Amino acid sequence: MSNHTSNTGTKAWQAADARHHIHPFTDAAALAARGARVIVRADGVWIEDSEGHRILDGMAGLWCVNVGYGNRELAEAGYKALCDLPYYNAFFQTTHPYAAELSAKLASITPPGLDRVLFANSGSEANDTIIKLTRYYWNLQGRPKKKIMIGRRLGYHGVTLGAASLSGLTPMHPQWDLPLPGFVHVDAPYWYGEGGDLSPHDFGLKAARSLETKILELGAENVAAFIGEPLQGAGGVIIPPDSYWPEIQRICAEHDILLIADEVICGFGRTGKWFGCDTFNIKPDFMTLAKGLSSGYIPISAVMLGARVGDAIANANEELVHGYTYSGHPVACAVALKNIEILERDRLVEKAGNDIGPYLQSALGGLRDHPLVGEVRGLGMIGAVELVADKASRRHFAPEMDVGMRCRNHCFSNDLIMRAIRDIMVVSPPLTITRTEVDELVRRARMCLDLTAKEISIPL
Ligand code: PXG
Repeated sequence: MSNHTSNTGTKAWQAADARHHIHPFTDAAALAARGARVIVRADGVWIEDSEGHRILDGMAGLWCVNVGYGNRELAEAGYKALCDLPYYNAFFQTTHPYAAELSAKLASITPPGLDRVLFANSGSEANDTIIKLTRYYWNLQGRPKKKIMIGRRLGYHGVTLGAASLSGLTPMHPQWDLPLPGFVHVDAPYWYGEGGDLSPHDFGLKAARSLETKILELGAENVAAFIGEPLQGAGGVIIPPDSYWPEIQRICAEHDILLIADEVICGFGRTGKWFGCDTFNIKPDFMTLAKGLSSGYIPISAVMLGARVGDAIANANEELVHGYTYSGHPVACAVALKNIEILERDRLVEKAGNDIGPYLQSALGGLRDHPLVGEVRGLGMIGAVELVADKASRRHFAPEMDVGMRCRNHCFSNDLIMRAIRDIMVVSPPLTITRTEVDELVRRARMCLDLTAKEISIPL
């Protein structure tokens, strides 16, 4: 990496990459033909490529760089831990200050009752761990038949065999013969796309009751747990109507089903409170944490356990036969601790709730008058702009028109990162973004919407 901005470097990196690097969620041949964009550095909300373009990263990487790029305090916390204790584990009756302190910190900032934590390295691993802990819990209760896991359509929980089975985004399954047996899916509370003539309130109840219908069909004695993201991120920023979570909570309690809140995107301020469970008043048995736990600076994830499952496992009087080489890695824990300290000290979560978050929402709201825009929705520091062919009937464009992808390509060419999920344009910027940068993000977004409209011959 001697010269980050030379064209020779770019071509050589692209060639090496095309020859040897298999990319996630990417058509390899199509990428090799075009050549990957080479990102060489980042600062604040800006990433920079090897040709010197400064790009406004409206997605905080993959919804994860909550404190923004280039934070020296996080780098120094990692460096200090690398010098003092680059590795040790917690397998053999040992611990270290970083894991002990992070465990206590997480217990104190997560909702009451979530007092125990188990570490892993990614959201997928954490959700896989939860599947195992759920099985173990019901075995400990002497109810080994209670094993079916229920997720939702358009849910995203990761890519390991178990986490992909929990996920309800159908393209994630056929290549791998998934979902595994014992994983089923119910409706998503996607009012704008699927609510028809129902009010959001009634549709929220209907979507929640699809869980109850499924439980009754399978027999509650066979159902172990329900998993949901407080708001669905990768499925298209689906914000549930207010009626949804209370009804889910009732159904889980009534049928004795464990409730898992996957906070991988929602956690650490994204929705304007510390956790999506705080925003929607969810009382889960498990919580999945990743991404914003370290602002993406280093891989680390965590499973929070509520009292019911935590006590059962802590009092099982036998070895828990589970754990990763890097569970609670000292360097990752050190970075996560510093990251939480920064979120608290700089009041980034409060600002996401009552300052820059509302500013972002109102700036995005200005796009509602655009001819392509059917709905603008969001919460805290997450927002979505859903593109439609007809505003009144909420009719989408034909999928083969690839309108979202066209818009995403215009963003890419105009130095803005916005994610396209079907025809939903998504932003989830660092919590540290300034008002001026929000204005610039929305200005570029409107320009790219204009270019998209022009390309598909919609008059402006
Ligand atoms: N749960 C949720 C809610 C997620 O959003 C995971 C689990 C899995 O985490 P790991 O660390 O194993 O990736 C995620 C990850 C996208 C995108 O393009 C979203 C995710 C990951 C990659 C891409 O929207 N979410």
